[in-house]
Amino acid sequence: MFIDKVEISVKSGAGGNGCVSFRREKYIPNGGPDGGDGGKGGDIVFVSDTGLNSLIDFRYKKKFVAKSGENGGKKNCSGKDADDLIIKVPVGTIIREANSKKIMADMSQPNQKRIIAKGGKGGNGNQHYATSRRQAPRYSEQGGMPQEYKLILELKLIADVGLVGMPNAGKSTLLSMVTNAKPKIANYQFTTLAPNLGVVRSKFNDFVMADIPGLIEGASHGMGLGYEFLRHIERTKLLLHVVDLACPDASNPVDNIKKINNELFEYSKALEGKKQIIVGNKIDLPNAQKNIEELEKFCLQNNYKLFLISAATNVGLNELMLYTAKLLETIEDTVTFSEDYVEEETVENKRFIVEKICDGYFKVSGKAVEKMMGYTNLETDEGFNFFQKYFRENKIIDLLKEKGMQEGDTIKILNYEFEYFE
Ligand SMILES: Nc1nc2c(ncn2[C@@H]2O[C@H](COP(=O)(O)OP(=O)(O)OP(=O)(O)O)[C@@H](O)[C@H]2O)c(=O)[nH]1
Ligand SMILES: [Mg+2]
Repeated sequence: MFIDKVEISVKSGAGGNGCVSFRREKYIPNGGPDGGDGGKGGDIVFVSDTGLNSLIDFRYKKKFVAKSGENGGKKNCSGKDADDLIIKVPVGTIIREANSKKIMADMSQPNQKRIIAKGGKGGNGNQHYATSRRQAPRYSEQGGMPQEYKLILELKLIADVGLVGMPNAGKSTLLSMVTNAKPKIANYQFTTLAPNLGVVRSKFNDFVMADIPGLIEGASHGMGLGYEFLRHIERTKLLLHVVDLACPDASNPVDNIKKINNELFEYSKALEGKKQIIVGNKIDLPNAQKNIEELEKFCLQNNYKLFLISAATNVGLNELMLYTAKLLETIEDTVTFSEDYVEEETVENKRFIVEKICDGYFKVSGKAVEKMMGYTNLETDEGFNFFQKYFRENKIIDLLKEKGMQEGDTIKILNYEFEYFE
């Protein structure tokens, strides 16, 4: 089975907690703080590996969780950092955040490395919070939270040349004649059910060619099979548009080319700009001749290079492949996908959150504020002065004023309530 799109979940490791501890030695009654730091949680790291060519490994394993950092210990013992969890994917894999469908990473280069979920930072032990005034801090920092994502992995085959056209046009036959691929060939529509890849060897350069299931009218709205696979050809440098010259039904090659192009361009604007060579196939059949003149005219008008071939009997294939190889050298690598995922500002990563609950009542929260409250003793003058200074220096007062706070209003922080006076 060909798997090219999977949904998985990943979670990095939490940071280890900092430790609260005090030195205990014989004859030293009040030892200083000696709580060690927590270790960092493991990252979730994606690496593109040239040895892989499908996402099949993700069929059974869909959940990836990195280990947490170790907690800090007594006697200044730091917790160990957790190992990162490495996930290998084939080159050409696109990693999307599943809810927004935004692209977090485009693994189009070999051996690319991307951290997708960062491990939590290790928390500081209480030894960091000792000051001349606060010699026995009973506070240590919690380890950072892990990051968790649902991801869609999508594999875009990286072929230089894509074969497109209606079912039964002879795409697979062509691929089988010019590469060592062995696709199924038969005289009925939708013989090809999934893309096939082959390598064309030419005296200029070798290139990769992909055959996708035939397209039909309405494909861009989900008709037929080909649509699902169009994303594979988005990255190709060049399209060979194969058309049956002898169209068995009442249609003719020019109409069929137009139909396919409508579907392609409907699917993606990027395909509109992609170079196409028109390949009229089955020239060996007597019915082929009557359509050639009109097709030549159409190609001339639309600036398409035209080749007339017989894939089955190997007529014109050499010329077509040589031209293709030469043309490829003039086309730059196709665009990579732009990464557009932006990490949301969550409660976790926002330092201060200032909210107006109702008239005269405001709430301040956020990680930084809560941490400060944790190590500030508001019962003492020193502690309270520090708290006020902290609010001024971090411009929290300004933020509150922007929200409309006035003299005498109440501010709630954790379980405390304060009245504000200038
Ligand atoms: N006479 C003749 N028949 C051909 C030629 N090329 C392909 N055919 C026949 O056309 C039929 C379809 O060929 P395929 O290569 O399977 O066509 P396809 O475009 O891959 O079709 P789908 O996979 O269904 O999209 C087969 O019976 C082939 O033998 C040719 O040059 N001349
Ligand atoms: Mg086929």
